[in-house]
Amino acid sequence: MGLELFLDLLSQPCRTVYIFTRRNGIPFQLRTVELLKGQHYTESFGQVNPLRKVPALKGGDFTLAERTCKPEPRWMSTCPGSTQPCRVAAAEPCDRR
Ligand SMILES: N[C@@H](CCC(=O)N[C@@H](CS)C(=O)NCC(=O)O)C(=O)O
Repeated sequence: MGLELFLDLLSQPCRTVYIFTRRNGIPFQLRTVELLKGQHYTESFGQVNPLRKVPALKGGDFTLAERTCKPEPRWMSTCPGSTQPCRVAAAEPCDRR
């Protein structure tokens, strides 16, 4: 079970994650999500990040993406298939959803 990174290297935040992982020798599978082709709206990517933003990562059943809710940027983890609002998703562990 390896780490999968969902990135579009046209995106600056994605390039930051890509450079960080490469620079630190963290092994990962690159899963390119082409925003210009609307690939972030696919059902399969929605399972990774219901907010349909990149960057996102997946390791087994665990997924992680940056939530975009106010007031401050924070990371959110989600369970596969979760459609909960990000505020709830960020506050509750997977087994409560
Ligand atoms: N909140 C993230 C960026 C997340 C984000 O907005 N990603 C953009 C690409 S840079 C995205 O996925 N956009 C697709 C969309 O909004 O439809 C950050 O600032 O690092």
